[in-house]
Amino acid sequence: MTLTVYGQTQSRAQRALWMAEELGIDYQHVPTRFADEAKLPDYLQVNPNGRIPAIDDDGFRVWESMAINLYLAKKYGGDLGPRDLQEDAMATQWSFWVMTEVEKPLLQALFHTTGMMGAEKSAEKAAACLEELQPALRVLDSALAGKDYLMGGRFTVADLNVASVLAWLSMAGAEISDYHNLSAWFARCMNREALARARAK
Ligand SMILES: N[C@@H](CCC(=O)N[C@@H](CS)C(=O)NCC(=O)O)C(=O)O
Repeated sequence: MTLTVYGQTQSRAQRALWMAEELGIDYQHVPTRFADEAKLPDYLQVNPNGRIPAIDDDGFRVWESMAINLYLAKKYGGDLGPRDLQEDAMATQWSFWVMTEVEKPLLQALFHTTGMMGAEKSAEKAAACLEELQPALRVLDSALAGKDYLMGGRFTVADLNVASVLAWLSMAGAEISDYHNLSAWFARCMNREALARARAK
């Protein structure tokens, strides 16, 4: 076994675990806790940022969840990975997009909805964050018009990376049923058996 995925399941590490499960490869899961274990000297050798996830693939270390998944998809991915330079660009585009346009307001909405991570529990603040998210959700809904998946007519790393961030939608109290293309695609992604296996880790 050469691949190690670091990070407790209830965290962004779930993205990398989902990818590893989709790939069906042998890997070791080290459930490093972000609050304390990720700050210990041994783990800082793996990710000097003191954050999870990170991977070690036969001595090659990568951190940042989207970079990890793009690397794994290209190395082991078959149909999950990009087939050519244009698909590679699309997978990169959607991965950067979800991190820059979606992740922050969605996470803030989740924190204000639940009061997690010391945030003020406030329905008003959560609603404002969700409002901020709407233009991005519209973009995604339009991109999925007439399509089952974001690129190539098949489930790929682009879908996995975007859906793995949107996985917080229900905990954040977001309603997406008016976005018909998006909600159908999201259900397809959330029903993947590999995701269920990752969540059970
Ligand atoms: N952009 C990074 C963010 C990683 C991140 O912030 N992970 C959280 C857990 S979900 C963490 O390790 N937090 C520890 C801290 O902030 O000290 C990624 O996507 O991998």
